[in-house]
Amino acid sequence: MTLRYALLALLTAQPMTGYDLAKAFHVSVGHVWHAPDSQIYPELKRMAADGVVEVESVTRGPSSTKLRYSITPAGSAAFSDWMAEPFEYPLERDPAHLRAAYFEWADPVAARAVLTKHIDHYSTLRAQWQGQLDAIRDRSHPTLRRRLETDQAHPAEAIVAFKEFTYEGFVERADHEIAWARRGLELVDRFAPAGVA
Ligand code: VNL
Repeated sequence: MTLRYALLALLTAQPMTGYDLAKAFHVSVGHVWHAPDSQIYPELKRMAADGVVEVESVTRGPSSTKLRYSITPAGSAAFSDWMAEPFEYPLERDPAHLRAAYFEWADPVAARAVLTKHIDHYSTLRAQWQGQLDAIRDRSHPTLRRRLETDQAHPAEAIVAFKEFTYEGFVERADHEIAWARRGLELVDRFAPAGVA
């Protein structure tokens, strides 16, 4: 159900076709709430059935029509109400931390590989998150730019500040995970028997 609100969030910026919405999703709010296209399209259908979005047919080129989705007043109200809904965190499931807890059982080479993978994973995410942060800060992100043009109800400063805040938290999280894995590499070396690669 959270996916519905991530999609509504995008539609508060502008109406979009299903295809454009899915594309915009993956380069914006999808960094915060991942979902595959296979969930996005069916959810859009349900949203239309529930009246939180309105669908109209738009012509695209000489012979093709597409469905364009816009948020309805009921959709805006639902989005706003959702902010006050209680939510649960998913229970922890971390493949690197689980292994790290038992590295005394691991070949040091395998332990280092786990930590290196962790560093690579969070380095990739960090780059993506920093990319969003930069595009939000300089207001060049296309969704945000459109949002700043269309949203008359909220201060531009707040629109930008809350999105910066979101990705700052992610970048800090990535830095923590990378620093943790580097400490782990030292720890593995400390306990590796002399002469082990
Ligand atoms: C927006 C733009 C949201 C870029 C994002 O993530 C983002 C937006 C929450 O304007 O909705 O990365």
